[in-house]
Amino acid sequence: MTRTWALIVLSWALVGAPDAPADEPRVIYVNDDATGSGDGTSWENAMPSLKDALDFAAAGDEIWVAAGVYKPSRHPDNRAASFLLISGVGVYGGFAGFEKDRSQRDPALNSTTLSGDLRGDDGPDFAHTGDNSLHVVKVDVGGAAPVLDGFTIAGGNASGNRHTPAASGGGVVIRRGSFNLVNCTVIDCQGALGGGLYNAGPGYVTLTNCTVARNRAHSGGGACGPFELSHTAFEDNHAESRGGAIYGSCAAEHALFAGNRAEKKGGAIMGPAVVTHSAFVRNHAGRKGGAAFGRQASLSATNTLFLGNYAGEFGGVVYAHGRANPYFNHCTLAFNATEENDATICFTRDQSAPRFFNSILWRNYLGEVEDPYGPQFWVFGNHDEVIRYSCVEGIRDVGGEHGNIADDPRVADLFGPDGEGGTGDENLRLTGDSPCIDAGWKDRPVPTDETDLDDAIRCIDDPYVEDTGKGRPPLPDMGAYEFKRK
Ligand SMILES: [Ca+2]
Ligand SMILES: [Ca+2]
Ligand SMILES: [Ca+2]
Ligand SMILES: [Ca+2]
Repeated sequence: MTRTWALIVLSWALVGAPDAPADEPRVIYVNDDATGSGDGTSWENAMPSLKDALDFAAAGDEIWVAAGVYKPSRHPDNRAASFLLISGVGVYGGFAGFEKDRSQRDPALNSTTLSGDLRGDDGPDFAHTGDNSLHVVKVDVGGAAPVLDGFTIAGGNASGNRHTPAASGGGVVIRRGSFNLVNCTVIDCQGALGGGLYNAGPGYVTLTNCTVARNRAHSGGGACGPFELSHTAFEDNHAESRGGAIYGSCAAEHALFAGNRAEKKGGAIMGPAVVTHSAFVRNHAGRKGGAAFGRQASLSATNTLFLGNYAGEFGGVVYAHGRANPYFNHCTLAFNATEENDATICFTRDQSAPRFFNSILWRNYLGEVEDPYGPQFWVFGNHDEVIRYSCVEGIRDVGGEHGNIADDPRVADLFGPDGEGGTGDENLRLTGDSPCIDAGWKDRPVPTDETDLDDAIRCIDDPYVEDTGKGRPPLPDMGAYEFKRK
């Protein structure tokens, strides 16, 4: 914001609208069904167009939007139009159209959609999307990050020339600046890079309590660029090439990556990722890295579950090269696979090797195998995998100073109700007679997290189980979940 603008906004606030205290933001009301004056000062006189409200808003305002479907342009041929967000303005959906307080809204009940389907003719499998908006939402501002909260963003199609920005971010494109997306679903969008979202970077873009689903792209089916994720799910996104869910770097906590697919590399993530308290379930890479593919920097996972991920060639969970060491601490990995049982968990080369601490690796192969350890890793070069205080099927380094075991971890329900491994209905929490209880290495290699994957207290001593781990009691258990006796 320029100084002049700051002064204008400040003096406006001092003069004040009679019904708006100076310390509360001005609210601009939007409702496509409203029939009043349309000046946006109340629900009765709400603006029918979100676009008009965005043109009218200034930093510090809030825009409240009632349930409905809103499009970036009234003209069905105007594919280039987008909802252009404003610096320092929060746009909130999910209102029924009577609320006095923002906390009264319910986005789940009052579905508020920003749709790029300008003609309203989209069908299943992206039918009739060739004429949709290039980008439904656009961020191109400096200063305070805009906030978009409580919307479904759908039907964007960034089908512009592959070598231009018009080919990235069908749902949301962040060309410049920071941005916070909250309580939103980005669905059925497409582009060459980042079908759902594209962040040109280096701005700080966060997704909180969001779902990114059923988007598709050449690379980065769900999203492309650097992102920070919290309580966010990427599901059933698809990339023709790399990064089914994300192409680019990400930091994630409480994230779910499920059912994403890349035809070549990185079923869920192509790029460096630091992930805690999360799950990768049934992601699929046609060639390498069922969950993640990394070069120079790879996946670092703590308190995370890897279940049923698959790569056609190598690295059912991760493929890494170029001095990239995939890192797992307090993770549970089960039923990850490759077509030929080649590196069903990790494939690394070029001075890279995986590190496992306090983790459980079980049933990571297809069919019957003679030596269950063998299929899990391929490590090329003068490097070896490092495994400490972990339960690994078939490992021979047991009973010694490294604290590893090869005993059945005795989880609650290894195959789940459907009797088949890796389908997603399994319960990999420990049972009372699991050898993984109190068998972890406390505060190594880094201070132990305070909570497990269930967000329950991590270090609990089980008085019925001898402490076989290392460190000062109470000791953590191996795997993503801490056992708590009822
Ligand atoms: Ca259409
Ligand atoms: Ca199952
Ligand atoms: Ca314990
Ligand atoms: Ca104990």
